[in-house]
This record gives sequence, structure tokens and C-alpha cells, in this order.
Amino acid sequence: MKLFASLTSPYARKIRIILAEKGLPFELVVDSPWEVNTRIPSVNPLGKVPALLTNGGEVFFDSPVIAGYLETLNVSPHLLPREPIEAVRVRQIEALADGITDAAVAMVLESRRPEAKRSDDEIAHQTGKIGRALDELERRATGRHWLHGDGLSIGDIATGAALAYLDLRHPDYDWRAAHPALAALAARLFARPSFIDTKPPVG
Ligand SMILES: N[C@@H](CCC(=O)N[C@@H](CS)C(=O)NCC(=O)O)C(=O)O
Repeated sequence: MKLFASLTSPYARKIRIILAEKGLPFELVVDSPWEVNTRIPSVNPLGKVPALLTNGGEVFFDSPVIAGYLETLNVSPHLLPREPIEAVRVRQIEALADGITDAAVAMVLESRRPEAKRSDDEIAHQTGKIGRALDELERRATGRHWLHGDGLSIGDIATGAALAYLDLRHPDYDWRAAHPALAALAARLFARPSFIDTKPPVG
């Protein structure tokens, strides 16, 4: 398998963490969709990372689809429950976490616009999404070791990737203070080799 990814993409990191947790061998093809000579559009028409080329020559994107594909390989640990409705519940947690990442990325892009074109309303709009989604994840994390069931799931991994991205790109945003259960979950996740080995380079 080949994973096309940039080293800072939180969505790609989610997939790299899943691959590491499962011990699946893959070749990492580092490519940034923002570079002029990027080859990503020839792999994924949407021009986004991550994209996964399977051993059978099929390409899967985007990250929830890749995560679903990796589960079909039937390699433990299983990161989605076998019961279909429970799997949907884990995917709901993943969607919440990915939504935090989407809003955090949108804020980064907004902050890179020329100052005169930057919109405080847009920043407030995205910050609102992050705050509400964090509150919902905190509610789900309270009193539990994992966000769903009694083992690590795609929901925990997506949440860890989103929280780490907040730390990377919005270091002044103190999400831990009002979300102690998420802070504890993040501390446990960040200590795992799969998270340590996929830390984005600084800068
Ligand atoms: N929903 C997608 C989001 C992927 C995404 O937006 N990736 C960013 C990098 S962090 C990207 O490739 N952006 C390039 C672009 O939007 O043109 C997923 O979960 O894979």
C-alpha cells in the first residue's frame, strides 16, 4: 500500500496512526497538495491528502473512507465495532472530531489571507463549531477511558488527531481548561507510539 500524505495533515495523521496501531506495512509518499508540482490531483481528483493506493491498485480517499477500507483488511486491533449501529456511533464521533479539524484548518486559511480581507465573523463562526464539538466530545468522554466501548476506536484516534492539530496550529486556544476528560484522553493517546511516531515536524 502507498499512502499519499503531507506530514502536517491531521487527516493523513489519523490514517498513519491507524496503520501504526494495526502494524500494517505501507509506503509513505510525502506530497503537499499546495505545492505547484504536486502529484496528488493525479491520484485524487479532489487534490487532497490523504489518498491510499491499495496493493490491488485501487485508490481510496478521503480519510473516513480510507479508515473504513483498512477495517476490511480484518487486522487487529479492530477499530470499529462489528455491530453496524455501534460502528455508526463510532463514525459519528469521528465526524465530530473531523469537524473540529475542518474548522481549525479553515481558521488557519482565513488567518493567511491579507489582513484587509480577513473576517472576524468567519473566525467566530469556526470557533463556535470547535467549541460546541469539544463540549459534545467532553460529554461523551466524561467517566470513560475510551470514547466508545472498552477499547481504542477510530473515534479516539480522530479525536486525538484533531486535538493535536489544535495544539499545533492554535497553541493559544486553551481547550484543556474546560474539557478535563478530553485533556486526560489526549494525554493517554499522545503517549502511544502511534501518536509519538507521527508527530508533525515543527514549522
Ligand atoms: N475530508 C477530507 C479532508 C482532507 C483535506 O482537506 N486535506 C487537506 C490537507 S490537511 C488538503 O489536502 N487540502 C488541499 C486542498 O483542499 O486543496 C479527509 O478527511 O481526508
